[in-house]
Amino acid sequence: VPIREINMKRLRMRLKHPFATSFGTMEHKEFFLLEAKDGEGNSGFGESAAFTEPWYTEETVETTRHMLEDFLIPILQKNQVHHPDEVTELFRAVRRNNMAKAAIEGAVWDLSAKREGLPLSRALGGEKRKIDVGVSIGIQPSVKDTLDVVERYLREGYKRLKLKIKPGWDIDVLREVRRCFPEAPIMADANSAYTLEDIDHLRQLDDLELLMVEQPLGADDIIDHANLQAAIRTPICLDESITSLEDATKAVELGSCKVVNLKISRVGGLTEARRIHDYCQEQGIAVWCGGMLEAGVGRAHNIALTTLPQFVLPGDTSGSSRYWEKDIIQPEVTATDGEIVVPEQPGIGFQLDEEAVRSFTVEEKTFDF
Ligand code: OSB
Ligand code: MG
Repeated sequence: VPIREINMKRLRMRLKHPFATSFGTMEHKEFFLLEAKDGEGNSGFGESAAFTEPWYTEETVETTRHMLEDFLIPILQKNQVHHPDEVTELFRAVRRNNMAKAAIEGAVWDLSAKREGLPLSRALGGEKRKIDVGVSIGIQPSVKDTLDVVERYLREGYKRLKLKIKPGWDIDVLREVRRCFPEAPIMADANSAYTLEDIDHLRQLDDLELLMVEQPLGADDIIDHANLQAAIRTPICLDESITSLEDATKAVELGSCKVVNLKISRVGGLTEARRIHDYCQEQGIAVWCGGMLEAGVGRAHNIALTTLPQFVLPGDTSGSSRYWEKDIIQPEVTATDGEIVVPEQPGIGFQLDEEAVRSFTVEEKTFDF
């Protein structure tokens, strides 16, 4: 995959609705749009995931910029890459910083798929033509608001609803949602808001017929989660705790989770994501694709990854309009009856909307090779 130039734009987009989690509320998404060019007219695109503040993982937009400019792009300038899998190996020289790594690795994967004339989904080995999707619902101002939002997304056909919870906003609101929607496929995500001291409180989840509870305990824990899983019936899904294949094998061996939320950005790219997918497939562990409130390019990568066979549960990849007044790709992503049709064009399968990109760009740099 010859790379002649990397263009890096910083974009800032306002979310249609503020997104509230156990850690705080986000109103904007700021990220880097990376374009890797081969000098023969092909461009691969990647999108960085980290937020402006380090509440979800330790990375931020600024650490992403530092890693890309000062370490990761220079590594690519010095080394030839024949296959996108090699990017992961080259980046082992930099510890962690997975979201920065994933942004540029994604651009190389897209460029490579386009050079081969293959949709990114097929380049990864995925075969699905449609994927099932759900929606992640932030903490709402009231129970009434929550019920209204749940009703709306169920009506739109989303196949799984995830409700953010935190201490003081958990069992009661979930019980009310369950009472009003007895059959709805719902789950909860705590983003690490509890500790093992809350074990008796968390046991009440077992009465609510949740599909699973996501990351109830420490963001880097697998021991306490194993103890909690042994004590509750509700399946635990790990998100924050899984940053690599190694983490995944340890969590599965310890019994820390029964389900894995796989995010390309959190594990450092598509290559590592596919390795974790393959391991979970061997082990019979259900996988679904998580989200980072991505704009269109990140969303397109999520769609491609989800075409792999062990993505057996609907992911958090909702349609563009759930997040943005206007997305940066054409056409925008649409979810109809909880399904997204996988694009058949080469690479990510969407065109950049140049005008939208321009309107959201706050900074731009080019790196020559
Ligand atoms: O924990 O999965 C999470 C959004 C931001 C940070 C962390 C998480 C989320 C979501 C939303 O749940 C996923 C999405 O809709 O992109
Ligand atoms: Mg989560």
